[in-house]
Amino acid sequence: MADALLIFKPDSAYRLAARAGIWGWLASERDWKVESLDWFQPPADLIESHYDFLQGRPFFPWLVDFMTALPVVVGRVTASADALKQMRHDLGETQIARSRPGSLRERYGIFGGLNCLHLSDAAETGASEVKRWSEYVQLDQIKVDLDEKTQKQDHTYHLRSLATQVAGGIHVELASQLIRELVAEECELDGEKLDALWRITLGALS
Ligand code: DAT
Ligand code: MG
Repeated sequence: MADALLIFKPDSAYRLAARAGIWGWLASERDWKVESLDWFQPPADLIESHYDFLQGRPFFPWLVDFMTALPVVVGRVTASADALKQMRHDLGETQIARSRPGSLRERYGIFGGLNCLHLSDAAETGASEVKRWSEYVQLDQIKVDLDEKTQKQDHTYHLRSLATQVAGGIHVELASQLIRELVAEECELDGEKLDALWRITLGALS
């Protein structure tokens, strides 16, 4: 059995329809078991080491902001190596424009690296990620009860269309404003937390 680290990134931790859809898949525990789940706001040093292989890439500062701006849902899953491979297949490719139709990322990811869920990509990376993260957060208990249903709307595909306009420099102000409104409608956030979610969402588009 392999250990794998799981993170509902801010774009799925707070967009409630995305979270419910992804949790529905995860909670099915088809070939895996969810061993722990908790809210945790990662510090920058943890994210910098977790993603050290991406240091120097142009999107790295955004990635660190994305992963540290808000508490996220972190967990541990156990699965056979083959089941973990299947889970990564279900998840879909890293960049949303390339994610396999029908995959979780194609279904709920907005744009670029706004791709909803982290899941260790193999048994070896799972073991080292779980070791690293367990120095910061307990990974042995389910402490969060997520819903598989929500009344909140899912604006993923509209958001993706608007994000494509912003990234292409087309109607940037109008599209950015509509993104803010739609994201707010999908969430139950306000104040500084909503500002942070807007910042990391729009930050992925520049
Ligand atoms: P994955 O999350 O599919 O395992 P990864 O480990 O290669 O992908 O990269 C980690 C995260 O970094 C990814 O989820 C989002 C971000 N990222 C990677 N490549 C990117 C790119 N070309 N543009 C934007 N974000 C990217
Ligand atoms: Mg990875």
